[in-house]
Amino acid sequence: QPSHEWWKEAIVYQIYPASFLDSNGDGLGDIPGIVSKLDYIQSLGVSALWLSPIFKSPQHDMGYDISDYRTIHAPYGSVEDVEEMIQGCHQRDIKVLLDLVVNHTSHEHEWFQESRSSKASPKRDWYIWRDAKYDSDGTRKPPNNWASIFGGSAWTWDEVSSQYYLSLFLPEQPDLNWTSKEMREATYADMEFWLDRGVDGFRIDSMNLMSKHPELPDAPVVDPESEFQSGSLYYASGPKMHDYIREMRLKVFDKYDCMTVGELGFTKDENSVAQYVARDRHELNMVFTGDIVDLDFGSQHKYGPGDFQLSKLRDITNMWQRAMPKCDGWNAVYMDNHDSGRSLSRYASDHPQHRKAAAKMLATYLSTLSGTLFLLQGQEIGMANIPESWGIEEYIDVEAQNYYKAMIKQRGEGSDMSDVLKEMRHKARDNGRLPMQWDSSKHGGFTNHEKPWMRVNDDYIDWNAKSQENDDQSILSHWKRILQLRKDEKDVFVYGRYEMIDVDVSGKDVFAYTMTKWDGAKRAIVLLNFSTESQTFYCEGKYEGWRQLLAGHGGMKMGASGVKLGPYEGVIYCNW
Ligand code: ISL
Repeated sequence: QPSHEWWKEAIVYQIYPASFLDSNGDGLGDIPGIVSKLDYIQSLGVSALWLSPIFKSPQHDMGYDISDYRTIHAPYGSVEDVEEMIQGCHQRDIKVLLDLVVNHTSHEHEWFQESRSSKASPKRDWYIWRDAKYDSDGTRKPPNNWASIFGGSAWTWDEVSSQYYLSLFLPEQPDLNWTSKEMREATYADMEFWLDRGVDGFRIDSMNLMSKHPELPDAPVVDPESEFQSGSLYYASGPKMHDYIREMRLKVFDKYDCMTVGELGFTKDENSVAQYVARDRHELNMVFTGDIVDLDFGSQHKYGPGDFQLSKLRDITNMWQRAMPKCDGWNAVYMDNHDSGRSLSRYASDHPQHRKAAAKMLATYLSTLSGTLFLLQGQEIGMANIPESWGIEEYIDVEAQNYYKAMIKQRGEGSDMSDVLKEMRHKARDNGRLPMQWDSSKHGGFTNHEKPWMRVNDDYIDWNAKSQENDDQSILSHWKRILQLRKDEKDVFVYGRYEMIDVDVSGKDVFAYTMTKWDGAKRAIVLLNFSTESQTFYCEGKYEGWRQLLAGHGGMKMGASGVKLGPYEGVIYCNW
């Protein structure tokens, strides 16, 4: 029986501050906007918030480039506003998680300014500096062939001190050197600053990129077309990674009753992940493995052609649901975040005919799995991806823009880019960042400003929180019901044992599994139709007479021969 912990039962609602609610009419969401919606958040039934970065930042990567960990990005508010928000949350029994970005800082951070000031700076080794290499003809080249995750080289030349620094993301995001003890201590002090102000934990950004191979070797050439290659082999889950996490725990986290969720890029295999989350390792509470949001990536690149396949979702779900009990570990359950397209549009359907059913079905999937549940703002009302009619100019994110520019360069100005845009409509990070649709007033009630920082999806008139609040059949009402059910039956869902029902039984378009309480006393079967057609689930008498715990479209009984599921219908039956 897994031990019961508050952070295992938490239902976490991710807020993307820029896009949540603008309270002062400048076109950008802010902290007071969040405070004004705490009753809404509470009514949804979530028990924790995770805020994407709110700290001082020049915003080259939407705040994932922090220039001061103890100051709030002024347009979002002040430290006092955050304290008020924390208090308001705690009064409602809602915990608060902040986004801790300590793999890198902004180039405007005082630490980096000092580091770059001279090779003799006492903070020189807080970042990763290397001499240039030179070709035989004298051309200056970066120290190795690593590609930046956002395109181009992972090294940035610094005129001030005549060396390159490592920047795995943007040049404006220099990587910290975690081998420096002083640097580590400084980040721990910043973490404590927030924990002392009542924060209940952190989502730790790019967690597993902090330990680089000491020699920074050239990466194997996987893409001969490209000048730069992914160096993830040498920087993901590197040699000292687990030492750093353990130190962080001993020096900071263990002093507080706090929750930690690490973002793992590139590390997706069961054994490596277990090293982060197995209980006896005493490292992180849980992690986000990227595989669930990468399902439809192209084979070479995120924006390469790729389609959703239910078989992949099944495999990934099976793997993590089984892996965690094996290592006595814990995992996050999620499908949406600010780095990806909405699962509704990518993995199911946002077509008006299916949207409601599909959003509810995905909610049923997420809410019945073992792990800590995370949802992204707007998921509770079935928000969708960027509409087909929008052009590239509506995509703000640097990743999408860089990729688009690189493709134009490759194909030539004026080339047909419709295939690229098609993939972006599914996978660009902008999709998960569209402003929240509160009501049917202008800009979906997100802002009074004439131009929001990011365009609101055209469909806000029909799809918004207000219109769903008093509708018992809405997506929002479904989320409220299913989250309540998850809490009421936590022994079955949060802590339960997962067993897949073979696809030979369920049929290829239906995802079916059972969840069982540790002592076997209670069992539920979850049936999810991922297709636009009706499907029949033949249960061969096994689940006959089981009670419908949560209705899909209708009130179908589980008969001797099974049950018929409508398009995108999700249902739960139980034996109690
Ligand atoms: O977004 C991605 C792919 O499109 C990921 O590779 C992402 O860059 C990676 O998961 C790390 O993400 C985190 O750190 C980035 C930031 O841009 C992301 O928003 C954040 O979630 C750099 O801080």
